[in-house]
Amino acid sequence: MPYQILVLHGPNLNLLGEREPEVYGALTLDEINRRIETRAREASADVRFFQSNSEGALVDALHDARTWADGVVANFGAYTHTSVALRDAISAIKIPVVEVHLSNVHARELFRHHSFMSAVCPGVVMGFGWQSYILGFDGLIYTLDAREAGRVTPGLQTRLRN
Ligand code: CA2
Repeated sequence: MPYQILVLHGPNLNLLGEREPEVYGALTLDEINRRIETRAREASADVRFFQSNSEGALVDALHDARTWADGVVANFGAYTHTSVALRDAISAIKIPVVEVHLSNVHARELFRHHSFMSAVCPGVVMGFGWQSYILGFDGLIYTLDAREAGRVTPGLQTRLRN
């Protein structure tokens, strides 16, 4: 049975490609999703996509994912820096959620340096534009493969403590 993966995109990411290409790259969200789809095909995984500008809808998507997905790749956008509700949802669902960002948030404003999500994720990828999603996807597959083989990755070990 192929892995079932959810890719989640948070607020304003539907506008990608329209503004700030120097920060977020020139690709639209659809173009990024097509590239993730290509990678998923290579990895024999099934992938579904969801974007929302609402915190509650993202919480609901995580809850729903626990019924069908093996793991999640998520860019929570600005909610990364504000949302205890999304962090609690990640903790609650017990499937691995890999955090990704297009930009290197540590090279930006101070308020972006803190993530409520990182401590409950097996790993974080940032700063590589759309490639962050591909690297995050690969990290998730690595985590799922390791778990299936009875190994625990360092990131998963950390996550289990939170
Ligand atoms: O670098 C990332 O991926 C972010 O998650 C993007 C968020 C930002 O709040 C995080 O700090 C880092 C913002 C996404 C906004 O997307 C836009 C797309 C087009 C035009 C303007 C913003």
